[in-house]
Amino acid sequence: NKSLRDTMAEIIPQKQEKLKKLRTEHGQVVLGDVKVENIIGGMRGLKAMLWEASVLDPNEGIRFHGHTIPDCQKLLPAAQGGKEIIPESMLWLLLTGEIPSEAQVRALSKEFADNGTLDSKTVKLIDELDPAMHPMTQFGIAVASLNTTSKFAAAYEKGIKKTEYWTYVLEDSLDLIAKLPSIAARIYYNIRNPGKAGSPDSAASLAVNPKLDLVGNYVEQMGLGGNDSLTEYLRLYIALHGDHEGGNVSAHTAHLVGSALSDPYLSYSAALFGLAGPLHGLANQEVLRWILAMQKSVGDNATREQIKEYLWSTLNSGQVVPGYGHGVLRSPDPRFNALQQFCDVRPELSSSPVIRLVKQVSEIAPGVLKEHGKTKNPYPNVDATSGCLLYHYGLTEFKYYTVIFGVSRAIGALTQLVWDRALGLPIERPKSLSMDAIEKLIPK
Ligand code: FCX
Repeated sequence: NKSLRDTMAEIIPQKQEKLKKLRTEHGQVVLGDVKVENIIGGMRGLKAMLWEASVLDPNEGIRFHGHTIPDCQKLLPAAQGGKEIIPESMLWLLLTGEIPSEAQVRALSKEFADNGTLDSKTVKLIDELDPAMHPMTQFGIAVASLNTTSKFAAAYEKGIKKTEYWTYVLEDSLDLIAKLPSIAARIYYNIRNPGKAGSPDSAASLAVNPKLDLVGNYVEQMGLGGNDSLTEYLRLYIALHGDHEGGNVSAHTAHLVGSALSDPYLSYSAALFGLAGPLHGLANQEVLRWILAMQKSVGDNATREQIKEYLWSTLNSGQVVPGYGHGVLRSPDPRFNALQQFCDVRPELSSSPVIRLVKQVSEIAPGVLKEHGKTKNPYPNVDATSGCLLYHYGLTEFKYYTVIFGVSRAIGALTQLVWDRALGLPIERPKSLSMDAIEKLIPK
């Protein structure tokens, strides 16, 4: 039952050796061409980034160190009394590539609870933000402000060896992951209780119970404790949203900003602002808005034809169908399947009108999107259902949904940040070209 830090210290030299070998023995191997369409197409398809913890197969979906989601559901320890994967287990797997023991996961939960309490300056900062400010903006501000506590930034200023960077980045990353639920819950309290920020009543949103796991605490801090189904859902949701290889906007942003040796708080804050975009993390909020509008229009017992018609009206008005399509995936998202299965075995969920409608749409939309003929992937992604479940559980503040995604994405983005420094990766600096410069390179 080695500690996380000892496990990392043991694995890092092996990985460093592997990278060295790749560079010296295969550094000149060509893995693909750069086409003009890659440059003007958001770098789609370019194999241009190192990302250790997960790889996205266009057809099979995400694999975490080679493990599929169903594998992880079998292998990774759950919370005490729970069945679903917890973020602590997923983080251990992402960081180390190893399946943790139950004792290792419990130790990590305890560490997070011990370090989860916010200092009074951070609480004051959050409480003084305009409650009308988007919760993701508040989240990014609070996370960035914690950089005053960065052990990495302090050590760098003093002067440390490059080989030591990762130890400080790991400490900051674990500290930030521990604090994210407290920050997120405080924001939730303030938007739910306008004018009560800082009141004695708000203290519950700050209390961290040393006996609970990360999500168990988060749910209590949001004032939603006592609902085991919601707690289990959030454990699964947060574990599954943690990592989706490196090229997505939030993960890539943390990696890019961190490559300038900005500390983990600044790097992850930047990632959160990317996550806040409607084509990325905000999609779950958009899906819910869209599904509720559909429900209003077609009612609770909609026919196939009515749903088809609604999908066409969305497409014909020039909008995307939110929750469908993906930059890399070319089949139904296994994260969507996992959340759908979570609903299928719980009658109180599978009978909920909104969740039923989500399922019906997932059976009909792929045909409509294929006929529409634009999107390369007509299948649902994880956002097609995630927000609708939150709504069912009574979280009716749509704007808050992406914050929960933000609590989760840290486990993947910060894992890679630790590896970036452990492997000594350099500052990222791709070559850009103007249209004139591209034209000059085109063979006549
Ligand atoms: N509905 C309608 N049209 C769609 C579509 C959808 N769901 N998805 C893609 N298209 C369109 C694109 O708009 C594009 O049209 P254009 O040529 O007129 O610009 C065309 O199909 C080709 O796009 P495609 O290559 O398939 O997709 P991209 O890689 O460019 O974009 C996203 C991928 C996810 C941004 C796109 O599918 C989309 O907008 N989906 C809806 C929003 C969403 O669900 N986002 C969440 C994604 C994800 F899970 C996450 O990152 O969180």
